[in-house]
Amino acid sequence: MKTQRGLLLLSVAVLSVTMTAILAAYQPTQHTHVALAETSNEATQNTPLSNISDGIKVDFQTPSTVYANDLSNIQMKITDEKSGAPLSHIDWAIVVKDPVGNVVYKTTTAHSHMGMMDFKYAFWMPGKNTISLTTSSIGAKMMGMDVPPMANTHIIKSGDVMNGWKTDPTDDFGSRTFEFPVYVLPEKEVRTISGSEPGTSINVEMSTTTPEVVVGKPITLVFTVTNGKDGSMVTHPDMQLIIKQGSVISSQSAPKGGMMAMTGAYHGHTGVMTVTTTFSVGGHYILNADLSSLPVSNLNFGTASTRFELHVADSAISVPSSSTATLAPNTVNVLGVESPFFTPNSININTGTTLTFVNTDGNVHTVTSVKAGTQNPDGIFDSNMIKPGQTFSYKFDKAGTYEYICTIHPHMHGTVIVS
Ligand SMILES: [Cu+2]
Repeated sequence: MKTQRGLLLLSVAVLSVTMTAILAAYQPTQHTHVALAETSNEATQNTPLSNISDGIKVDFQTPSTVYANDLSNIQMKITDEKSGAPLSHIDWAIVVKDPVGNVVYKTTTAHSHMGMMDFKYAFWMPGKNTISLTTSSIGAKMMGMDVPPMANTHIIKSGDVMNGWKTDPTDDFGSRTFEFPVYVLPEKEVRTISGSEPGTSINVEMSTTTPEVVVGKPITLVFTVTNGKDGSMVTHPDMQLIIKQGSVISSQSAPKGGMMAMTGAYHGHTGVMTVTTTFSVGGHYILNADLSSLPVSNLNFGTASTRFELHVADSAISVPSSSTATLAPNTVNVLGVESPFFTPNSININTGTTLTFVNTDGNVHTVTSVKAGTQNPDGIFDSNMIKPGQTFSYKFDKAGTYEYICTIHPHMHGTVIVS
């Protein structure tokens, strides 16, 4: 079910792309920028954030300005709230949700040794994305085995790599989930390139007029050319624009004009050129832009070439969340380290029913019965490791309430009530 990602839609069909070139002849450039700013009333800048949950603090930081499709570095730090000291040996499950709520990225568990965690991500849908972090401590036991004390979660008091670390006693806090917003701006890229005329350079900026670029919806690409030295608009540039995905060209304008010919290339009287196009297939596109100045241009830069990248989203992308997926009867889905861990987390069945646990997560888990209110296995049932996609079944012959955990992630707790 989760493979319904539109990214597999790599049909080799000829791309029918409608394209309208609009000469932005008498449009002052400011209009473009005002229009872009007005499309969103939301916050656009990111600031460092902190959340505290029951004595555990997580700091979170992204670049202040995040553009769609730029690879952005995301940094996290987990500390003991009281002392401010980092916590060693933490597992992190990282989930990125796009503004619509789809899960677009998920790790099983990334492990931090010293409390610092980072990863890079290219958000592709502008707007308020959300990063959910489930942090889990490493306790004294895993899979019924003793974890070496060194590898338990500790509060790091002081120390360095050469001289060893001084730590407080272990801090097996179980698990906490933190959520942080990341504001992502529409695609915007600026290239500064040298002209063929000595000593000249131009900035070429590509932006889109609507936040997301989606299959089947017309999108206007705006190219703005300014003088690389002083930022002033370059009048009357010509541009040949080729849009392609891999080696398949989906549109190509006429070659840029020379001294004599104006053969239909994009021409920006004021330095702005816009192209409205509709993409029929999602994925990454390359936009090759070959520019030249004309004799009437206010900057004779000669010729200059650059390229941009554009991600086109499949509108149909919808990743069903595990908690709302329909369940077969007498089935429990093992969701993972984020609450509610199992779905249903508490299930009522009749005596003699065989229950099947399906690991729908990307991580290995166990289903192990424990004494009520503890993490101590009672030996009634134990799946041992259930790999992703695998199942474990157990027949409940006796009425009663059964509690179970995952022995790898002991904070994962569920209940079976048999009557
Ligand atoms: Cu587990």
